[in-house]
Amino acid sequence: AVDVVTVGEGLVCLAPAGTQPLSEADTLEKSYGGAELNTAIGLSRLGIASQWVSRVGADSFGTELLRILAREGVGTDYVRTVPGRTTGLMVKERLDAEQVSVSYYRAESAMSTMSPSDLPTEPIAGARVVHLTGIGLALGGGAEAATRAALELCSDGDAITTFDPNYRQLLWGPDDARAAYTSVLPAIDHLLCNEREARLITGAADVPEAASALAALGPSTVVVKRGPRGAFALIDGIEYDVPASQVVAPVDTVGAGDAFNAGWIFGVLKSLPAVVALRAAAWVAARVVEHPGDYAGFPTYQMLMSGLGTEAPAMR
Ligand code: KDG
Repeated sequence: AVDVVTVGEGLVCLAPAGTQPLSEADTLEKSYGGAELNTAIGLSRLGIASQWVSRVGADSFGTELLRILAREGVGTDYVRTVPGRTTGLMVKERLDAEQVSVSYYRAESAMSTMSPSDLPTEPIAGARVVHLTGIGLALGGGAEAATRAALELCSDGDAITTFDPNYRQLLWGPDDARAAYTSVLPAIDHLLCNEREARLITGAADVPEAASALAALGPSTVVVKRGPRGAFALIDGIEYDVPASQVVAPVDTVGAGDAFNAGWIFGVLKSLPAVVALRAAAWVAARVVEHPGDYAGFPTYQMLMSGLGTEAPAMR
């Protein structure tokens, strides 16, 4: 059975090695990303059966992506290869761990042709968790239709819906984003956002205040990811605050949010107490920050267990 289904675009990622500026790089390193795909890989490394639903291009990137996912143990039964289309691309420039800028080349990508008919009804309605992000909404067209249709399918099943707004200013403006987030929040069980998104949606700068305003819009669980300041959560009216896991040497914060989401969903599926699930999420996120790629740093289940150590007696 599938534990987690996620829907989203996979992207080829090209970036200069290290912190070289793009304009000075003669060669670019290739990796893969995409918020929902990253989370699916993170979950699979932690031993959770996940399916990634998407469309990829009929190009060597699409083929390689499918091979990587197979190697990572992520299900791709509902990924279509679209003739005549290419896999979406992003180009990354990393001047240091905090200063990462991205350009997208994805407007006509295979994912833009996605349709709600791509969605596997049974696996989605029968999944334990369905994870979606605001990137699907921001892309508009087929990706947005599929994201909304996935939520619709969940309304008939028992799946917990988790949603990360993943605000990307290159894709849309704050007003459109706020309207779209607000429209889906009633259908979301767990909202996993960052401080900026919490403020964008509610107008409140104070994190606990923003979290209660968000909970009032629908989700029973609101988690606000605060990077080096850890995470704040409001779960069924109870507040939690956990510190960040220490990052030994930060390399690239892109993908940290997706990693946090994977750790949180893992905790939910293992019925961990909220504080332990939040710690697991923060720990997974910190490991991804220590690596250049979006998902290269994802720990295995064993690594997470020993990393959390005595912090998490309930997990053994
Ligand atoms: O969260 C990481 C993602 O931002 C990255 O992998 C690319 O999905 C992506 C996007 O659309 O920005």
